[in-house]
Amino acid sequence: MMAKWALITGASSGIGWATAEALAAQGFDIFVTGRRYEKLQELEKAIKARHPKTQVKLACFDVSDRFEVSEFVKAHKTEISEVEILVNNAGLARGVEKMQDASLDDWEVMIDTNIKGLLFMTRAVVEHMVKKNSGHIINLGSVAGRWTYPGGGVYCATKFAVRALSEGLRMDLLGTKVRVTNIEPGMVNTEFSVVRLGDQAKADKVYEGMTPLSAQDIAETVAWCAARPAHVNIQELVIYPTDQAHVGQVARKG
Ligand code: NDP
Ligand code: 8X3
Repeated sequence: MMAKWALITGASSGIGWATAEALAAQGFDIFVTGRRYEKLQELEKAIKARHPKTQVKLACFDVSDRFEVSEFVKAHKTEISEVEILVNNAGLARGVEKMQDASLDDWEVMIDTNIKGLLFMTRAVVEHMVKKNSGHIINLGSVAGRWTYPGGGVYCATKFAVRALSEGLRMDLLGTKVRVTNIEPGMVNTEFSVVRLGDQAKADKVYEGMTPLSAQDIAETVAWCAARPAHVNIQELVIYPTDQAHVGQVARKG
């Protein structure tokens, strides 16, 4: 019997990790990627402990590197052709400086990872989904893909791009049974703010006095979208914590 793979990028942490666990619970075989192999091994152990029969595969590569993505695809031709769900989750923000002060390196990393990485992965998988006339591509956009905020211009631009690419792909796939979903969370407490700000104390301040979303909250949403009947396509979904009403509008205690 053909395996039913869920391929999740950026699963070594946060939303990707939780999504791998949620989709394993839903009966998918799990292919997880990231750049930190030891974290992926920990995730594999956690999934295997709960779901011993689930196949778990790991691959360590940089989604923003076209050559590394193409080597990954060549090495795993069978699994790539059998992917039922691709979760384009690998992504990041770097810095909160105003555009006049920001680092070109930070811009390049965000654009290469959040836009080009997502495109490289999508292109590799989607042609097989079209051939078998089934599949689901779930992108991690953001509320930052709908509204901008000071110091977030380039990160927001990458997530606006994710929104445009999700819509464009959906249009191109119309007439096939391949679904596309763009999940757009507000504040989720993961490694995201540590990566963005470069230190745990600064990251903790982001969530001070409010209750952010957890990675599990988003993973459950991804799993719910995936579990809708084949004729239902959840196209876009904005999820804020109750304590956040808009990108810059947060209710804090104390
Ligand atoms: P984390 O920092 O916890 O996880 C990010 C994941 O992406 C890690 O597993 C990291 O793995 C992987 N990753 C980053 N760059 C690359 C790369 N070049 N190649 C391969 N993997 C990479 O953050 P989140 O879980 O919060 O973020 C997941 C997604 O959700 C991102 O796209 C983010 O923009 C989006 N999002 C997050 C929100 C939040 O508030 N946290 C809100 C809205 C959207 P490794 O370091 O091992 O490579
Ligand atoms: C992450 C959410 O509001 O920090 O995409 O940009 S935000």
